[in-house]
Amino acid sequence: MNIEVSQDYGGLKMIKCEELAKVFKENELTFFTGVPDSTFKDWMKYLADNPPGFKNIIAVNECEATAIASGYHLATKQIGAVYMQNSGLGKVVNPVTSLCSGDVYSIPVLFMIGWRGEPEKKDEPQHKMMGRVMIPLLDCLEIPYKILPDNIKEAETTIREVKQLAEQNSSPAALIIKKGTLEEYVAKKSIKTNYGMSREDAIKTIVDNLNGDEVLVSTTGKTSRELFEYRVARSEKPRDFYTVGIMGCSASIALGIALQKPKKNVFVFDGDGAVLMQMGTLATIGHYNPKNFYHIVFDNSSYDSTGGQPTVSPSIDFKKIALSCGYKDAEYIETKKDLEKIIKNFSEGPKMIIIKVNKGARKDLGRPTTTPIENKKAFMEFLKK
Ligand SMILES: Cc1ncc(C[n+]2csc(CCOP(=O)(O)OP(=O)(O)O)c2C)c(N)n1
Repeated sequence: MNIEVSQDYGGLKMIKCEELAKVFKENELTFFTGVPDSTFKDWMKYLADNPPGFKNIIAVNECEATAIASGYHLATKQIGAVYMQNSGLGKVVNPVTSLCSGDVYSIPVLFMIGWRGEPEKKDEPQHKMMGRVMIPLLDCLEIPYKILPDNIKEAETTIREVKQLAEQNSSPAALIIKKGTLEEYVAKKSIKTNYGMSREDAIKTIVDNLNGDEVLVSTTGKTSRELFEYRVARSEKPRDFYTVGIMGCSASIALGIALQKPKKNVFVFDGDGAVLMQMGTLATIGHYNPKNFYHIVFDNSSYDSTGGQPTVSPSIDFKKIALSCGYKDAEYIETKKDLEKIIKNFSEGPKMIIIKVNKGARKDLGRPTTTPIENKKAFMEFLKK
């Protein structure tokens, strides 16, 4: 029983986060969890300021977030909200069908989904297919949905109706958020760090100090964009595997390569958010123990690529986790000098280097100018050498 919103409000007005908060509160939607998306980054900034009456649990992936919201419902009978980019829909298929479905425990959840790759709108290749199939996928998953209008008056009705749908069906219902729906929110608090390098500085330092024959796989978001631009700046043909989607899985891609190409040193350029999203992969890497595997984690304690929202990285120790998963070595570093030293004297892998970096990127950072298929071809050619 899907309900579509036929109106298109054409981006004439936008919703203020304070107004949205008021409507959520009136509907007793005060528990939020999920993984951020740039579509609603201002709502994320608002929640990060700890507004009274709201609880926000920073999740590592959308499957986990749906389960957390389900636990919240079991404990309180209230409905929890799970925010996600539509790429996260892939991760919620399992909890939707095997936990929240009326065929199983029948648990209501309100999904807040950022619509990336909306047909006819410009977006990156990794968003195109999900942007196209999101509505059919929601239909297929029997999740009723509505698009959040970009003015508070109509949004008020929509939010109330979506909550009622979740309540009546006692299963998930979705609120879809298009780009440009929310007005900019200026954060009251922001955490600044003072490490020796930014992620881009660290990427440049590593590339400058490698031999040049290593295989590089970089994670989605700004890491891949910065690495691509640096190859171009060095007048090199981009030949790394720039993962543009599938957040958290670059290390698994690299593992698949490292096991097949034992004579090549394989480096993964990862983010703290991405490692956290699929942390189980560290156990697989440790178990299969590739000696040619080097895992670089740029730890800025944030989901920098979607607006700098905090991750739970400050409360965990990647070094201990990697070592207990079977990595031969792991270390934290903060300075360029230490990074240069370590890159020049690599011991046998699997090894993890966690580089504490400041969050943020250049304002003029571009995107790969070649297509993912062109990148794949160049990468496979490079691997053959
Ligand atoms: C399954 C999934 N959920 C959410 C996203 C949206 N997303 C893209 S990049 C990113 C942040 C990545 O954070 P991190 O790995 O820490 O790298 P940083 O951007 O901080 O360098 C997020 C949340 C996604 N691509 N896939």
